[in-house]
Amino acid sequence: MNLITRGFHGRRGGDPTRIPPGQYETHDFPVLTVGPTPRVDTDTWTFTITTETGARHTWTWEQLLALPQESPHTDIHCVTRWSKLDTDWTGVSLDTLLEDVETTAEYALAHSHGGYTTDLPLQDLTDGQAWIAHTFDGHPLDPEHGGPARLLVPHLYFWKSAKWISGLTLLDEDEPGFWEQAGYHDYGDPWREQRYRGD
Ligand SMILES: Nc1nc2c(c(=O)[nH]1)N[C@H]1C(S)=C(S)[C@@H](COP(=O)(O)O)O[C@H]1N2
Ligand SMILES: [Mo]
Repeated sequence: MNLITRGFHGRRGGDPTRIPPGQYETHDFPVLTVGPTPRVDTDTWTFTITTETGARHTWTWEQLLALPQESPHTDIHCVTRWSKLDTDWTGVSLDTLLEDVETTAEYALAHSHGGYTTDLPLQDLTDGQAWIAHTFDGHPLDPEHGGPARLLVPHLYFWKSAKWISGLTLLDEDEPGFWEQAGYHDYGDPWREQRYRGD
């Protein structure tokens, strides 16, 4: 194998089947947060799904941990152009959390402690595509990375993966979140380079 040659050239673009256009591979785990890191206590932690009719479904920390757990192994892509391959998480699938939620809503707005929001089509949170993750690499998720729990939606740019998640509001009409209001793309597919509105 030509490991030395590859190392010498630095593999600038990375593996094109794993690294979306315009991204580079990083082995660090950069922290990207607007504002201070909120301290969220698992004793008082809740996660609430509010439907378009106002029905509320709430889980405590204990209830979340009592649900079936999944361990997605996945790549993540930040709009600031870093991608991190082969990340390991543990959490609860949104499929599990939405099981008993009656809704015909098409959109979801994720809310975080601290006020951050981000919007997604509800169908991007189902079918094994999204989790409420509380563990990274076998350890409780660091507060800087959204601990105790964050949304994980790895097929979209990572700004959609709301840290310190407190709930989801299900909506008939799309409602732009924090970065979407600031001009980022509504959907944010890294493979189509949907960074900014109009991309
Ligand atoms: N609550 C909250 N969630 C957030 C953010 C934020 O500022 N606040 N930043 C987003 C952005 S732009 C990215 S790239 C990822 C960064 O996650 P990390 O800091 O764990 O790398 O979190 C996303 N989720
Ligand atoms: Mo980001």
